[in-house]
Amino acid sequence: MNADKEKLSYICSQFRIPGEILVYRWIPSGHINEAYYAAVYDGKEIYQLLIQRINTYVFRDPVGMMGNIDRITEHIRSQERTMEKRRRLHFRHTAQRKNYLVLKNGVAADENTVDFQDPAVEFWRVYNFIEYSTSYETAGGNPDVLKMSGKAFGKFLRQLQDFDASSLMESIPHFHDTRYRLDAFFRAVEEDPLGRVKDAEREIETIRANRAFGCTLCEKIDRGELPIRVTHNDTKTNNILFDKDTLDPLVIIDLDTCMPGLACYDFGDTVRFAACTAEEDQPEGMALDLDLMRAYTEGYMSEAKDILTEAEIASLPVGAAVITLELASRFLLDYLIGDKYFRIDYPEQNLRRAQAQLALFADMMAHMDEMKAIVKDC
Ligand code: ADP
Ligand code: GN1
Ligand code: MG
Repeated sequence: MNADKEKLSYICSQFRIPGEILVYRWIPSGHINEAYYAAVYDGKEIYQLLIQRINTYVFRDPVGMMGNIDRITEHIRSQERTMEKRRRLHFRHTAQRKNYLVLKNGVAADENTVDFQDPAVEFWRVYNFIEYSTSYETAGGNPDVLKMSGKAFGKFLRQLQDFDASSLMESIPHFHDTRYRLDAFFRAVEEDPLGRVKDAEREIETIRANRAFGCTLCEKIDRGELPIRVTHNDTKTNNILFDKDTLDPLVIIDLDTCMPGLACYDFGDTVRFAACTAEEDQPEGMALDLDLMRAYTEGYMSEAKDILTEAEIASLPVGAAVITLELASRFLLDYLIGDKYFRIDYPEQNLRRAQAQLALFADMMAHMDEMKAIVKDC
């Protein structure tokens, strides 16, 4: 945890939130940003807040990204019948009417005068903490979590179907451009800046052997066979807040990577993360769980089937395998270059993450026909 009470209090004051922080804690979830819970008391009311520092090594244009999020949350709000506070993200604004705060050496600064790659510069946002909610780091084998996640992401796709994808900026260029990702990966293998290639020769060969398969969805985009939509691009079950008791999906969070993309990558990324038998960094015992995948597909199709084209429906299981291979290459690239992108808790975590994803990828390929049959059934 990097921010202390004094710093969080200063951030709250810049967002015009009066009062004193009663309690706060770091939220140890997510590989990229840094999130804190804080309860602020102004003498009358307690405000529960989510205070978050954006990783500007990953998000090079955080101002543009916050512009995307503003328009997306507004669009979703316009589609919801309920205005219940727990079902929406409400970003706080500074006196300059910005939904973010830039700090340089701990003091508010103008975004136009700073370099976001400067270590003295920080980018913060504050929004409502969704009370009595929970999110899932793994599905823990619970098909209901998968079913509700499918509903949530299917609905998300539906609610954004009439949003012009080309009007969004790409918050991370080439984010799910698998061909580009694989090219970058093999460049890092060639360069081998830290001499770590020797630790990962088997994994590198597996990725090489599947490189052509990894590019199949890009080729379909080139041929105009799959529509580009507004997609979330990071559909892990820890990016949905569910009601603690009923499992009702309240709100989808982590909208930082919402941009033009393929439906099958969103579908596939939840399968990768949650319809499996081990943790994301645990290659031992890692396999696809077809029952969980079925539960997810049922939920997803109940919301999205009517808007997906036939080609998109056929691409869903392939999307699961491709996104898993793509992420294996991203984790392994990060290991090769010295763990600059994904936060790690122990030295070889990115290597283990890549090994786990490759084990899952192999099992998905071995069960591709069953995955296709499930999608067809739903
Ligand atoms: P990251 O990009 O680091 O994954 P997230 O935006 O997903 O950041 O937030 C990290 C975690 O913080 C989430 O998985 C969730 O558990 C919790 N969280 C985020 N936003 C809220 C919120 N508004 N209310 C409650 N918990 C939240
Ligand atoms: C990162 O931020 P978080 O933990 O939700 C990553 C995703 C990966 C995921 C793997 C911006 O997501 O692309 O699939 O880790 N986000 C970014 O767990 O790169
Ligand atoms: Mg997240």
